[in-house]
Amino acid sequence: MRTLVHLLASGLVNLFLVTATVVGPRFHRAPSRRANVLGPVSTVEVVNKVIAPDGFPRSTVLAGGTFPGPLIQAQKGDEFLLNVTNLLNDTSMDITTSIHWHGIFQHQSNWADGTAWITQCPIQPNGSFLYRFTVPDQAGTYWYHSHLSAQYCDGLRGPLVIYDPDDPLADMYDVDDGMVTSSFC
Ligand SMILES: [Cu+2]
Repeated sequence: MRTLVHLLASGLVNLFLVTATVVGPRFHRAPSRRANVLGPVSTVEVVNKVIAPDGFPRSTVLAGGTFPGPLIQAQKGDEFLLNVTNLLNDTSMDITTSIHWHGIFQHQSNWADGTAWITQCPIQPNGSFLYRFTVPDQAGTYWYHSHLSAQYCDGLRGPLVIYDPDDPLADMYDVDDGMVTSSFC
């Protein structure tokens, strides 16, 4: 079976490998039944959680309480309305946050780029920020991550996939395997 593998983020030391399979465009991308998939109009809760990605429990900062964060899936041309809610309370780490949508052009929506202290103030605890942008001319595999200090190293990252309904390469693959490699600081 032919597969198209998307390689997402990599750290200096790649210790963890997490894979997720979603149905590719050949099957017209019926809404995924996987639990950890969000659409372009969603709420993303940023929370602290103790997990043990390398076998040693530690507090982390997670989108949606999972590592990696949920797959955010959309179609080319969609409008994104992503409401990021900050529920962080572990004061041993940063408790403010922001999320950057890596690779998205943000044409005429620069304010939604998610870069703390550059395009927005950090989202305060118990606060939220509504990121609103469109992707009229982009498709492919991207990722999202915290853009506050080095917070993404504490776990806040996940895949973002934009499908093209008229993908010219659709006949070249049967399955879209998303892959996230990551490291913790
Ligand atoms: Cu980035």
